[in-house]
Amino acid sequence: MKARYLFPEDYMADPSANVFNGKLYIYPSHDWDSGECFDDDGGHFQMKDYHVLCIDGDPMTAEVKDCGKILDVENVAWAEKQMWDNDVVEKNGKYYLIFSAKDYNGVFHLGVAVADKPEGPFIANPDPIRGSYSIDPCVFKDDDGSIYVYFGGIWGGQLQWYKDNKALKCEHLPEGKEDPLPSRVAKLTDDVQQFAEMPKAVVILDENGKPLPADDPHRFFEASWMHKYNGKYYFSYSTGDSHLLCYAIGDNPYGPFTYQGVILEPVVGWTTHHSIAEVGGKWYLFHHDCVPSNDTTWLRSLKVMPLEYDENGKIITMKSE
Ligand code: FUB
Repeated sequence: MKARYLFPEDYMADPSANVFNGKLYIYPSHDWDSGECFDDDGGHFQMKDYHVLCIDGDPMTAEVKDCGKILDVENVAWAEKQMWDNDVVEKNGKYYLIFSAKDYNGVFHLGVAVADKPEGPFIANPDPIRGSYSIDPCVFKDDDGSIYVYFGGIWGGQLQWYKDNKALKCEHLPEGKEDPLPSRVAKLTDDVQQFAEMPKAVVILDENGKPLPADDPHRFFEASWMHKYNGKYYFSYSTGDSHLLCYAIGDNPYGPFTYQGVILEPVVGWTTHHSIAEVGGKWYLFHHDCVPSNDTTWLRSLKVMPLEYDENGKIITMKSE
């Protein structure tokens, strides 16, 4: 089936789709043409605010409303620039936006902002999450109410500067048959303000129980997402420079996860980034591409298409058309 462009009025990317109170809320990052040149560290992605898109109905057909700006970098004391991917989780009637941005030393951290409604406005904490680093948070609430954040991204996302949750003196990007840099997962505190534990590696194993090596085109790069289907934990992610969305399945939120396959073939544009959500009993893949901007990689457009599983719970590989 053809994908739908969700919001042709503006360039947005990295959609995090969440259903709150029976309605769909999409929290994207917000692209604009800052005039910065393209570089391998994503310097061209100079995003400075977030909006939320609201949909009441089937995301393939229902009206998509821009419910307004929910946070601006101007209102985040610790952040200077590059408001990259974010996600929102609800707890006890409050909404927590977890987002990535660069501080005044050019270092990415994760921040928290809180609202009384999914539409915001969100008020940012004065400091980032203690001990946080890198980009692309996905917040996942498990059935027992525990909330986990998955995060990390290599190259411009700075994950290669960290080992065992400490900053390195020199970056290290694994090569060849070395273990790749993994996404990280940490449970959040009951008040959804801090890590409740040191982040752990999200290990992706092949069918023989060995970690996918650094030179495997299906290894993790950025854009972590977690969803649950039939009691199993589906960890999905972007492979960055090989331009795929892939997934792996585990028995618990920490993994390890066993690699399963490709969700989405490469889209037009360098980045590929997604979320997966069940809306009204059907599953959807939210993602972006650069077709409307004529392949200007920093001007991305949001899309949605139905996602299907086979009888064994495998996601059927898609092409975004
Ligand atoms: O939108 C900026 C960055 O591009 C995101 O953080 C990455 O996942 C990639 O989509």
